[in-house]
Amino acid sequence: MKIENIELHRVCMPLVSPFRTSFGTATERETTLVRVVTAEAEGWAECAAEPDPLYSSEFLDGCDLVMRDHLIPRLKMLGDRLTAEHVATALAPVKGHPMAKAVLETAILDAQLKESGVSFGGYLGAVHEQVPAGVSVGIMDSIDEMLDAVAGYLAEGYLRIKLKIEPGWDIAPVRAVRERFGDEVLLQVDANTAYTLADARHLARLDPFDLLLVEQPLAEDDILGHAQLAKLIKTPICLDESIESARDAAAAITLGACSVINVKPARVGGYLEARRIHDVAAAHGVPVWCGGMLETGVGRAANVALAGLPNFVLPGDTSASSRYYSQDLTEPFVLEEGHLRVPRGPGIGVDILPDVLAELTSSTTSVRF
Ligand code: NPG
Repeated sequence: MKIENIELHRVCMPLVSPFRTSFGTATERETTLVRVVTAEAEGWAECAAEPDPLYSSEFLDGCDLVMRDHLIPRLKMLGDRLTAEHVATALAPVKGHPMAKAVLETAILDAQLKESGVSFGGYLGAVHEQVPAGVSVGIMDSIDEMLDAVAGYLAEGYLRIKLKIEPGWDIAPVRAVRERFGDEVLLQVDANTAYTLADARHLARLDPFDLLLVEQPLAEDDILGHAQLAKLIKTPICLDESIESARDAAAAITLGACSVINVKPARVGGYLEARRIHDVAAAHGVPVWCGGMLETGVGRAANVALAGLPNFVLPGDTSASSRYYSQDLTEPFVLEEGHLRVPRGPGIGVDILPDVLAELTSSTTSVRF
C-alpha cells in the first residue's frame, strides 16, 4: 500500500458529565486522530492516551512526539511494502508506547480495508452482528447520586453495570446497587490498581455480592500478587492494565492471576495483538470482554467490531455515544435493546462528520511520505 500522507489532528470533546476513576476526574476527552491518506482511500483512528500519564505511562503529547519522531519515520522506511500486518514488526525496535503504535496500525488497517472493501469485523473474524453493551459508572460524591446514574443506565437498557471503586468507595456502593436493583443485574467493579495485597481481607467483603469480576485490583506489574489474591477472594479477578500482549495474557492465566481479561486494543498495541489475546484466552477457556477508553465513534466502531469475536462473551465497555458525548465525531452509536450494531461498511464502517471535526480541532500536523 502506498501512503501519501499521515496527519495528526488534536481534538477536544466535552463529556456529558465528569468521569471520576481512582486515578482522576475527566470533564473532557482530548485525543489525537490519525488520518492516513493513500491513493485510493483514507484511514482514521484515535489515540487512547490521556493528557496525563495516570492510567499508564503513556500520555497524549508523548504519543504525538513518538509518532512524529520515531514511529512514522520507521514506517516510511517500509515504502510500498507497508501493510497493517507489517506495522508491529517495523515498530518493534522502539520500546513500549503501545497506544502510539496502536493508533498508527489502526489507521493504516482502516485505509487498507477500505481499499479492499472489507469491514473491520470481517477482517478480525467477528461472528456477531450486534454486541451487548455495558456501562462504566464513575466514582461519585454520594451513594444517591450513583444510584440515580445506575437507574438511568438500566432504564436505557444497558445489560451490565461496572462501578469504579477505590478505598473508601467500594463495599457501600456495591451493596447499595444490589439492595436497590436486585441480584439479577450483571454487576462488576474496576479498581484501576487502587489496592494492595494487604487489602485482601477487605476485598473479600465483595464476595457475597455475586459480582461478575473485580478488575485490576492491584498494581499492573503485580502478577504474583493477583495470583495470591485469587486464592483469598471468591470474586473472579479480571486483568486490564497488567496485560499488554498475548504473552502477558498467557503468563497471567498460567500463573492463576486472572480468570477473565479486559481486552483494550490501544493498551496492547493494536487490533492484531488484541485478536491474539482473544485467541490465547479462548484456548485456555478464559472469557474476555472489550474495554473502553472513552472513545469517540471512530475508536468505538473498531472496538465494537472486535467485540463481535466469539470469545467476547461478557458485555463490554462498549456504550452508546450518548454515554459520553452529546455530539460524537461520527453518526452516534445507539443502544438497541442493550446492544450496539457492528458496522458492516469497509474499514471501521463509520465516517467522520467534517463540520464537527473542524469545530473541535485545535491543531493539525501533516507528515508527507
Ligand atoms: O466506556 O469507554 C468507556 C470507559 C470505560 O471505565 C472505562 N475505562 O480503566 O477501563 C478503564 C477506564 C479508562 C478510561 C481508562 C479512560 C483509561 C482512560
